[in-house]
Amino acid sequence: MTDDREPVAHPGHRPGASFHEMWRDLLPIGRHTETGGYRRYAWTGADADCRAWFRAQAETRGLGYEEDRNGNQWAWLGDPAAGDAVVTGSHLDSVPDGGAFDGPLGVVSSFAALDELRSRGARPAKPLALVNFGDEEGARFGLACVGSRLSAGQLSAEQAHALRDGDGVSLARAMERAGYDPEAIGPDPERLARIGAFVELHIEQGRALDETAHPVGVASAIWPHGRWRFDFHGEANHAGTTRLEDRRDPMLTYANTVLAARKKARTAGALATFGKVGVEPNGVNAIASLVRGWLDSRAPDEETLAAVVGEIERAAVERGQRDGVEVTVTRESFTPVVEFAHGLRDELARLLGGAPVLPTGAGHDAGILSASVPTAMLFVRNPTGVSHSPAETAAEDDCLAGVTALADVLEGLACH
Ligand code: HGY
Ligand code: MN
Ligand code: MN
Repeated sequence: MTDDREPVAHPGHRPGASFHEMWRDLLPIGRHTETGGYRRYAWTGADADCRAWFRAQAETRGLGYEEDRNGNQWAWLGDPAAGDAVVTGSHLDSVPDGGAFDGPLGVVSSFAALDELRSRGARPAKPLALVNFGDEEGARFGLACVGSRLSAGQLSAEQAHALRDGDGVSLARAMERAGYDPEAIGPDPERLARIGAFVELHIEQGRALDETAHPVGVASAIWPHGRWRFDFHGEANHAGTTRLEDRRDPMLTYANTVLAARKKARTAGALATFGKVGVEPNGVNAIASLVRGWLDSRAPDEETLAAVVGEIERAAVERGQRDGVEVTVTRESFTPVVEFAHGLRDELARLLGGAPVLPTGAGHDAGILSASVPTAMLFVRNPTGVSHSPAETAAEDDCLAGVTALADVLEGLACH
């Protein structure tokens, strides 16, 4: 579905008005006018506007709205204390200049699926909840899935309080400025104990479904993945008067490390990306004193991932020895391999009439929660496979097919 031109409705297909209105309300929030990308970072104004949107959708539908100790938003149908709740949802924050669908499609579809369930006259026998997990992308503080990791006890309050953004603002300060109590954050086992199943709908970040006749697929697994910060310490000097042989230029070591990362990943059947870099002092006519490069690496299994990152680190250090540059590496985020609960996975595939089952290299809150509760994911077809980009898109029919699939799943899990 295009993000701001009139969507082209499939002939004879009346788009779900509520899906459309929700999508339109959400679309302008945090969208950068020049790039068309989204900058919805944790605990910023755009994040607050997204949260206000979520709360309004919940309250308009008469759902029990609450925020948990970590700022995640919940909208309940039924009594949470009854337990064995069927929960669905995703996130509303974005990567820098991300697309409109990564996260929001899951949240909008959750409300639309609940509307569809109600229009069917379905009567849930279990509590239902819709959730918006905070800070899934980690775009501001560098760690993915902060909201769900805190609740699942995979990130301690102390570790969270140590997080700083690029301006040195702490997570705690940012939460306070947004009106939240950073002293309250921490594990939430009681809340997670109330969940019988969590299902996250998400745009596919890849093109596997595009090669099938299926608009919706079911996730089997998430590749292990992580983020490592490489610091290349060189020596500042004059670009115009320092002989080449006298330089300790960290940019040289960084550049060779980027090339080595691609080579090591390709050889191992893994992925390695340096997508973020910082240079000090960052002057055109000055040799850098420090280059900071962030590596995102992912692989089909943890052993391969560890081997690839180790080889990239060794290549960086060896090149640094040639360049007179010291290299230090810090792991900033890591998510182990996720194998979604086989019973739930197979139940969803059955409920969806034999939908394709596929792995992904993208991390999700469902992956974090899978250590605590039975979780599953639905993927909506992405015709280009592009994500983490303003060009991310999905066909309107496929988005609405995702809503129907999610309603079928919620009905199958909560109403029988
Ligand atoms: O980086 C990821 O895989 C996810 O989009 N947070
Ligand atoms: Mn993402
Ligand atoms: Mn996402």
